Amino acid sequence: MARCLELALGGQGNVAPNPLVGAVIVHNGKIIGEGFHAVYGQAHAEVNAINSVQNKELLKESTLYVSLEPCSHYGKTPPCTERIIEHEIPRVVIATTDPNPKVAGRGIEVLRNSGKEVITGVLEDEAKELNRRFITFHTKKRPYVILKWAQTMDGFIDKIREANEPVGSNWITNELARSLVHRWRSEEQAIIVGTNTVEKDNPRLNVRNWSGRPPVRVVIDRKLRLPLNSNVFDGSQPTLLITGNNSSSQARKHEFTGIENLEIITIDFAKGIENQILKELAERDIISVIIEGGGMVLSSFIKKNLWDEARMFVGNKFFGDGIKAPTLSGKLISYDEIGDSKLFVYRRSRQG
Ligand code: AOF
Ligand code: ZN
Repeated sequence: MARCLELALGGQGNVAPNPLVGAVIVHNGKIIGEGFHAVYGQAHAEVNAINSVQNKELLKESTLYVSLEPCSHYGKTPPCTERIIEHEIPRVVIATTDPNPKVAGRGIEVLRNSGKEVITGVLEDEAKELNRRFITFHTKKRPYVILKWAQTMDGFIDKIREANEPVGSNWITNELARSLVHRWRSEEQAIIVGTNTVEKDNPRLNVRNWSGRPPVRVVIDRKLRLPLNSNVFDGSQPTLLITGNNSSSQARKHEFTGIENLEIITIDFAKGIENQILKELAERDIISVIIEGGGMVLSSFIKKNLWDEARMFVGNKFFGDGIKAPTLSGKLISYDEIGDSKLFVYRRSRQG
């Protein structure tokens, strides 16, 4: 099963909104086949593992290990349970059930009803950790939320500066930490930033220092006051522009309609934007999002308790004054040193 979890990681960045799944087939104590879900819409882990077995006759005396309950529904691919039954694999060992309402225990039931020996709960915690995005999405009907920011040793995320004043000596983290952030962006389906961040930093929100799929950009701009020539409106990546129903936004909306890959979403800012934004993302099958600031956006999601994980860099700098870093109460799960930048990762401790 540990090998299944390792294989599953091969799909990272390519399978969302599907889960990461790995499968291993063992005959007489020897691995005879392996597979993982590699590309969204294509073959599932079990199917790839079965296909990798040379002598299909051996399947009748083998055990299939898989990190997620085999599916029992017709989605983009036929049910894995059918393939397992067709090849007469007698024993299936599963790490964790599939929270997708289309499956949700039915895969296990189908296998048991067809006379298979089914064992569940092997390395379950590890499997749930691996698919925390997928599980959060299906159980809470919202994307898994990762907060990310960098602060100085004295707790500031920025100096006070004018719009578009060069970042210059204000960079808090080092080059390596910045590459890591691009990797993180490639691992999530969307990235949220507020108006101030776009105005001041003019970020591109892409993955240029890494490889892989760039996230959907989600830009919050209640009054539509951001300039059209902002990098986030360059049309190079799918972009959702979240705005309010007000006169200034109405007056400028038409300016944005020609931009490629851009969709304008109007929400009610009087009602609290966090749930509305997450709902819009969930409706678009986005199972995870990274929030890169600024401070106001981060704090508003923290206040609503709408976050799952926080990644905080502390750079080797003192600003003395500036914009205060957000604060949260969470459980520290890891600490790393990336050159002279320190990385603290927290998880939200309370459930709900
Ligand atoms: C499995 N093995 O490797 C994966 C599963 O549209 P489809 O056919 O690709 O089905 C997607 C759903 O199937 C997904 O939401 C999840 O419930 C399950 N994913 N199941 O047996 C796999 N990736
Ligand atoms: Zn399947």
